[in-house]
Amino acid sequence: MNKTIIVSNRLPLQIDISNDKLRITPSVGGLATGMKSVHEEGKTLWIGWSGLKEEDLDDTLTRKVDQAVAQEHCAAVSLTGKDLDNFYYGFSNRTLWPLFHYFMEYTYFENIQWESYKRVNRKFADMVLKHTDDGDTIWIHDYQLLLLPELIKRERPNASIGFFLHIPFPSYEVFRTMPWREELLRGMLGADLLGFHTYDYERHFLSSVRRILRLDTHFNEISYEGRTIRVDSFPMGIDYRKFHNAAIAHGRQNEAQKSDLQKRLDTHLLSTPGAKMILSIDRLDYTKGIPNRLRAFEYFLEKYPQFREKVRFVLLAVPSRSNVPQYQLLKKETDELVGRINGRFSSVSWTPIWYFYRSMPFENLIDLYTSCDVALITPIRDGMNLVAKEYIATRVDQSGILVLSEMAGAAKEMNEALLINPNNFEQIADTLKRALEMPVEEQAERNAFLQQRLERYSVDKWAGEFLKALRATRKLHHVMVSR
Ligand code: GDG
Repeated sequence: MNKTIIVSNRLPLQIDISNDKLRITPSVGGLATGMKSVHEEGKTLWIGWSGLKEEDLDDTLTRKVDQAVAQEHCAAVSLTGKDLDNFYYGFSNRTLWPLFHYFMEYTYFENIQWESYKRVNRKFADMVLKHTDDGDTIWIHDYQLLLLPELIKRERPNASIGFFLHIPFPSYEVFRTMPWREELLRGMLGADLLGFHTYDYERHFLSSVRRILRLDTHFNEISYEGRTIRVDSFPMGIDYRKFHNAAIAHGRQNEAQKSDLQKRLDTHLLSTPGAKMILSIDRLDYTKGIPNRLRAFEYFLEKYPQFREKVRFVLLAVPSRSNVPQYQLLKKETDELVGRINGRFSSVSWTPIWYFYRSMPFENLIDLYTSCDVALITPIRDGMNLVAKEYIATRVDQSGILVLSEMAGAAKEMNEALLINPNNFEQIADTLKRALEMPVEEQAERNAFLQQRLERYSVDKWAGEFLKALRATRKLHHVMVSR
């Protein structure tokens, strides 16, 4: 029987070892969260890195890890500390990530890192080949594995290979600066179907294929080495029911069931009647626009002093890639900005910003989503942004306003949100005021549309549509070949 294999850089789990005992917990992150419901059906095998370095495991531990991940329907690719430095922190996160998000000044092009990227993609290919036969369906995820489709296609020409990019694909003018642009495009073209979050990313990719590889494209199809490759947009959704139902259950909690965080949030709201809360949640990443957001909030307090003591900004920044220098600088900048703004505006009874630098359990995420009146999500660039969607899904009484950057892929489907340009502080300040003063009827009207759409295009639907399109692409290929 043909199998379906999911491949991503990280397995969707976190393994902790203490006294030679393993503890496995599900991990945090856009992809892990999104694909979980597909994988939970148990019919797929997920291949990726376990999160543990090769040199930290002896033979016995390696066996234990392999067995433990196998029970979760996963298989682990082994990576060394050097692989991580050069492939993950290096080429993936100091070359591809900044370049694809238009941060050219942060982009390093280093041959050692490129060589490592190729080697690690080969390691992934070997593991995939070990677990697949020619008729299988293989769904590869994200920018760490751009070369993998071609490596597999060469040896499994009849496998159906899908590739989905979770981050933006940049315009040709930006992509062309990449020294290894041709190899990367050819790597991706090993897939039969290439998926992007938005039509713009799809268009950018097709344009690079035409101009760099000089290939003909016909609408969204590319003819390449006797195959027809389809390119399409599949905006990723969320597990709407999970967030919505968690919020309903949250609303029914009695005092004893409430988390400490919720009790603190309640105390704040009770002690300041009419006070409003603004929320943002993201990994601490320069693409997410956290310093801009803080400066815009500071400007808002300057421009509209009537909101001082009346609003609180809850900023949750989840630690991320802290080995990369730019992320360390961003942490410093964020800490300083929060300190400066709190120092400038705080009173005896009020601190404008509550800043959390940590990851929180799911229950606390629901506490925050359901307690905050406004979600302020202002990335400079973002492939999609699932937090924006999750916030809306938890608003069971349809109150709450989403202020969202136009630069997030999510903005393309969330027109009823208040859309802003993350570089325009004047606009952000005015929009915040508008959000905080918006009548509940208007909030409900906007959120009703958003919720309907999110419920309909849930993550299951997204995965289902992608896999359906992948099957259709392969059928199309077989028809063309047998003609
Ligand atoms: C990439 C792209 C694209 C966050 N903090 C905690 C936590 N989270 C969960 C959120 C959400 C996910 O992590 C973050 O997803 P995003 O989409 O916002 O952002 P990235 O991590 O940058 O994801 C992005 C995504 O891939 C999918 O394609 O949308 O554009 O950059 O689900 O809920 N979860 C828990 N605790 C936290 O502290 N439990």
